[in-house]
Amino acid sequence: MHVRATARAHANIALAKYWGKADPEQNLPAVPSVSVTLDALSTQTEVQFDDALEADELTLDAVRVQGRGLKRAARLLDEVRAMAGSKSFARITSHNSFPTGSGLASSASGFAALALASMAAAGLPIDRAMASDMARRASASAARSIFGGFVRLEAGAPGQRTLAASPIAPAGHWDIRVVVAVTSLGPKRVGSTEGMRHTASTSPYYGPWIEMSRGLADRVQKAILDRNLVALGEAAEHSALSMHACAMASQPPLVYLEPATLACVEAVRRLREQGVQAWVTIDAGPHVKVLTSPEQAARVAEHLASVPGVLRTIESRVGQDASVEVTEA
Ligand code: 2P0
Repeated sequence: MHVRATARAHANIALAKYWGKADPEQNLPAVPSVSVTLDALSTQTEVQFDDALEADELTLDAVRVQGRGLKRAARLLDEVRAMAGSKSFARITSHNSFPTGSGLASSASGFAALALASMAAAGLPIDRAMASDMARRASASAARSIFGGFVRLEAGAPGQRTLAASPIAPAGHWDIRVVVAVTSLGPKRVGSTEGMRHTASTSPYYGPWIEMSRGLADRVQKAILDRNLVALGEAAEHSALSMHACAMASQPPLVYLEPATLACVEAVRRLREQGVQAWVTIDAGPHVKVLTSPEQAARVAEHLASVPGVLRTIESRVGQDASVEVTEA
């Protein structure tokens, strides 16, 4: 009988953004990225291999997943099977603590949890670098969710075989807060993989974006190591808005920002004018994540909740490493 493994991984928010691939086939990023792991947003995933199954089965938030979602998970399991020398299919049950596919980084925590749980269920030793590399092949941002605290994923080179994220500093290094303003519950309009492909092939700003990305990642990393919230906030905002400017200059344009997104950007700017330390970052979706201090997080959350179009706010601390437990089935 096969064992059952249950993994929990947290979402992460890139403070220096990943946008663009050096090698789409190997899913290697074209730019370095730096993230903070979020305690409040997580995915729990249970994996059990079963010789009686004729295909992998995936249930996400109590709904059976078929098609592309299942295929992406099965591809990760194929790699785990190849590594473990196994042919059994698996039953995967997963739960997100936040809306799936809405730009709240569900693929990051989802594939990180799936990589850890499937490796453990297949009896492979739990090596975090290996799990991060495995997760990266499914979704590059997932490589970062294997680790807690502050994490960096380097750019890859075409044809490179492995690439794992590595921790910059653990969660205890610096108590900062991220307030998420949820502006929509539906799935995002253009997925990240497709959005990056479109940007790379049509945006005149893709080249300059690639050129500036290393400097941005280094600036973000230094601000984290120095525990300098002003420097971090300014660099993170610059990275996010540069990424969106690059995407928006694509043809046809790729616009993830919605009226509520921009209303939040303006609200945060006004808060700063009143002396509040708060900066925005925005991923490939309409939600806004605001970087702030523990002392100011409640005020930021209250202010964002009053912005038209904001459905709810989630306040998060810095999250810990992903974890996995194995039980006899
Ligand atoms: C990031 N994003 O660094 C950036 C910022 C979205 C905007 O990583 O194609 O789902 O699966 O490797 O990891 C989202 O992209 O993309 C992402 P794939 P992924 O967090």
